[in-house]
Amino acid sequence: MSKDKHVWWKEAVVYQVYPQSFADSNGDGIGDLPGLTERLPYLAKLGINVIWLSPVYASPMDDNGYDIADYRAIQPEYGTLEDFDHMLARAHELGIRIVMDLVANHTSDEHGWFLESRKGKDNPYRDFYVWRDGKTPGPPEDGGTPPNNWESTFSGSAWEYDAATDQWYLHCFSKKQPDLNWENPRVREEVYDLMAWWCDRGVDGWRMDVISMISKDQRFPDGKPKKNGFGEYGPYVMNGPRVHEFIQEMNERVLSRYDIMTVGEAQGVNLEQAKQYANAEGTELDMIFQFEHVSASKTTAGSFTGKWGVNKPQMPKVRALLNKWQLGLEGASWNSLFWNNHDQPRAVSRFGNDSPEWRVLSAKMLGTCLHFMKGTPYILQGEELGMTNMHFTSLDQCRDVEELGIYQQAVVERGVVTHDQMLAAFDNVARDNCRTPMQWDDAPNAGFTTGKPWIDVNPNYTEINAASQVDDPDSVFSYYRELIRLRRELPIMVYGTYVPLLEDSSAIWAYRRELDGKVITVGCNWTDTEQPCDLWDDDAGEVLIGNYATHKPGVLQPYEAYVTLR
Ligand code: TEU
Ligand code: CA
Repeated sequence: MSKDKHVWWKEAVVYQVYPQSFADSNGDGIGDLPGLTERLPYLAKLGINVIWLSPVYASPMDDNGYDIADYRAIQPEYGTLEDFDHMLARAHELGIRIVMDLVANHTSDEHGWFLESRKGKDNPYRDFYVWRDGKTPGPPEDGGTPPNNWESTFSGSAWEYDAATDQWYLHCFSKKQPDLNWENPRVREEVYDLMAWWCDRGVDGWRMDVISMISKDQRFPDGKPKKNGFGEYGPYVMNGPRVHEFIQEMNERVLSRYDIMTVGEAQGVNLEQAKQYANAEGTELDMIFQFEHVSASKTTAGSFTGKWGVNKPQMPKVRALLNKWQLGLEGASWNSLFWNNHDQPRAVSRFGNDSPEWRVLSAKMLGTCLHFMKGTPYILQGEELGMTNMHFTSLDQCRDVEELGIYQQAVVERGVVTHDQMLAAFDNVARDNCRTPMQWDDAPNAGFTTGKPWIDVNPNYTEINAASQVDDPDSVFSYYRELIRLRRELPIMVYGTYVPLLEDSSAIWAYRRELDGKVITVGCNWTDTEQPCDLWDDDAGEVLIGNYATHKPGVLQPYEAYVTLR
């Protein structure tokens, strides 16, 4: 018997909807809630249990809704609260739960709290945000300098000068995303209130944006200098001194009162910290997203660093990282499983092979490799179709505040990267890769909109779309549907222990799952060549799933995934 307590969110498969790009019901080119409601039967057919809905709150959309101006209102382009309630009710009828995105490390600079806060030092909302004097007083154009050297995630200083009070406010992301001051108990009360408001409305949980960043080192020291003259904020912001205290308080005040699931986005978290965030006693969160395996291909080579220097990820490195998390959290905590999300390139392009010859096989192989691991799997909209990266050819196609920021800094201002080099980096890791519209059918604009989409549709929609896949038994969609069905049927897929195999192989990722004397054996060939494989030489057992019609004894064919149960 496994030690894990049985709960619904461990048995669930989560599907991420990025509302702006999912389904447009009124032809304005922007996805919306009525569009999502219409498409719920598609998700029911796929068989997922939970939708993680990226932010739908009122927002100026500087960071596509991760900049909230009103936590209790729906972005007008997305619809109304009534549309939301209707979507929620319909989802519940279909057995689908809705998890909302809690973005509470920061708000929009257009949120009422911030509009008040910036009015003056004695405003009652002043301490809702992080205001500090500059190192040198005065505006930057007169030589004023920010409180420290931190660089924002989206390039440039993490501090913005405000002339009204000759002070600077902190923004770890864009300057339209001022960081809330969690040291202030009134801020925390406001956050708990809005969470309870949504839970009382019937939502089923929270994905918590950068929750590992809410507690800052109050000394605000300079960070380790980077090549571009700015400093790293990481050690003073991630997993800060009071983060667990704040989350425990939130758990006591809100989370523990509802039957909900919670997943914290936890940048820079290690195994020991993760065990605390997602402890089995349930005093904090249910699980976290760690990012090591999607950061494995970062390189410091080349003329600029950080996420923009990238190599193709090497399977053994990715495997070693996930094996570490699988073994490390066993019995102590719970894993979330993902290859991509709205901030990451498409799985099949990054980890698989998106050429016409191998796209379908490698997409199925990646799905297999992930869904049989221990944890709750997350599917990014379109992943179940094997949607690919965009392969941008011009800056005009880019919408993301992060892309525009790094382009401005690295190409325009500093001249350390050429336009072509930057676009090549975008090709690999730009967030817009996974934000292109959902490919529903082969009608113009992939059936996403009858108008002009807010971001270009990937031209491969005529080949890759839902309509051509839902009833095709050999499609990526049908394969994902089967992976999800198997999880419903097999407790071992959820609760079995994970045992790594063939750890010396540079081509095959293999493992076992074990529960109550049963064994699942999984083998995935991550290469485009046939590989010898003796995993099934003895008692193979029953075939659970595979992406080839015929499995050849003694080998795994290119990108083959093969799974047995005995
Ligand atoms: O992302 C937080 C985050 O640190 C990264 O995933 C980040 O987007 C990426 O590293 C940039 O290279 C969350 C949201 O998922 C993201 O969409 C938001 O932009 C960000 O927070 C700010 O709210
Ligand atoms: Ca619309």
